[in-house]
Amino acid sequence: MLIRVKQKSDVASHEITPQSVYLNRRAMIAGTGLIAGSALLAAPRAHAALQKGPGVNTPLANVKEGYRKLGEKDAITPYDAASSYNNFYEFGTGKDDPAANSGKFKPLPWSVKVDGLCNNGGTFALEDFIKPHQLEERIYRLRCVEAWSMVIPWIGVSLADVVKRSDPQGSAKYLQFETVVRPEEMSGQRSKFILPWPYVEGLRMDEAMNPLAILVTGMYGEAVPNQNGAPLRLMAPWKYGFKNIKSIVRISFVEKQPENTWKVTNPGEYGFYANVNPKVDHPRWTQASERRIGDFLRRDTLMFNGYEEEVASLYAGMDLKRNY
Ligand SMILES: Nc1nc2c(c(=O)[nH]1)N[C@H]1C(S)=C(S)[C@@H](COP(=O)(O)O)O[C@H]1N2
Ligand SMILES: [Mo]
Repeated sequence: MLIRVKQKSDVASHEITPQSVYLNRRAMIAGTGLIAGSALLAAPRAHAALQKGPGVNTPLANVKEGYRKLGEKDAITPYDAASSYNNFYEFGTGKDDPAANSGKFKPLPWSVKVDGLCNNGGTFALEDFIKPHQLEERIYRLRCVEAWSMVIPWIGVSLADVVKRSDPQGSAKYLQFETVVRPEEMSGQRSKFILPWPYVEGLRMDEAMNPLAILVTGMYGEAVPNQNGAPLRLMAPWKYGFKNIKSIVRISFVEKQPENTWKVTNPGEYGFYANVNPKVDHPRWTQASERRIGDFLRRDTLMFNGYEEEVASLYAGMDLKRNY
């Protein structure tokens, strides 16, 4: 394995990365220096489970600055909040359960199986799976269907590039993703009453090909921590958080719309598309506004989580009222 594990003597990556230089500059330009600056100072705590480095064999210097268009009122959420307030039911249903219970989870070594209706599938060691692609740092809003949100600097690769490399067949209409099943390491999976395992998610092929969709290996300049979906998770920022499946072990090219876990579990409340939409309320609460973690006042939720320009054309002619 060629994973870069940071030594004690290393300079903290947030002190030397071009990203931090950029973020400082951005913070000053945006006039949000205090908030965004504090995100930088909130260096990750020493955490036994935290793999240092972007998770795969790529020095941070090889991480390209990717998409980072944010609104005036968006500041990066402090690392401590993003890594301690989580949804990852494999480790329990409480917001602090994933951080508390994922310390024994072993994200490495890892392999990813690509199968189904494609000509270039196989089982790949994670570093081989990622290596052909350009790692990018992208700063995205994350909007949970429970009406809270964060802003997180992810590191990952374009999902479209992974799809192209897999050489899908014409009959492949959707991508289906599966989370690892390891009840010995994932206490929530020892209960059948939480969710059916494995957690499953999916995207329509054109959604998967949208340039915003990425497969994430890192965040805040380091490997993605266990509680955030180590070592590989999806990020499609225009959709509710539950679409962004964690700890992916399998990606399948399929003809039929995948039966995603939350839709199967509660079809009256969750669907397949799950696009962020302030005009379609959850049956039990409003989706018109949200609580940005760290803020006191709620803010308006944006159509497609603020990515309307980038993704609205995917849904032309579709009834957006029925896609929560
Ligand atoms: N395998 C798996 N993936 C998952 C979940 C889960 O419970 N299991 N929760 C989802 C939900 S509801 C949200 S909001 C996001 C949260 O991601 P974060 O903890 O990195 O903020 O992960 C999503 N991915
Ligand atoms: Mo969520």
